Amino acid sequence: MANRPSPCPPLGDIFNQGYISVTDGALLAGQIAAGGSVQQMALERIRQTLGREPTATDLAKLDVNGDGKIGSDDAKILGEYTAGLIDTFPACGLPGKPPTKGELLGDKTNLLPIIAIVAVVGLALVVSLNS
Ligand SMILES: [Ca+2]
Repeated sequence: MANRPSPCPPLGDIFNQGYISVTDGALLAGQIAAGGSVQQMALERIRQTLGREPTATDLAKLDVNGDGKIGSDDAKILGEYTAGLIDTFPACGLPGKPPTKGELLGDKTNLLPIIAIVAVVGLALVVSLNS
């Protein structure tokens, strides 16, 4: 599989190399879409290659269909692009708002503070009813 320059840089070019390879595009997007420990493995590789923590701007380069998430559809598009089956990304030329890192990763951690508050309030209610 060939390396191929982005149809609209920097989209797809997560490592800022001036091109996209299957392992840098489709593989990483697929691993991030998979979630869990596989996603952590992909994030660790990005961290090591960039030499720093990846930002939302870095990760947004893998959202090639522009829906604000890194999904298996992005992996498919990146794979087809590097294989020469398609010549552009759906997100090329889309204005779009910059998504957050949590949105891109399909992260649910933003629910934790809410769950914690509900648990504390519930506990306080039980305590006050019993006293
Ligand atoms: Ca996407």
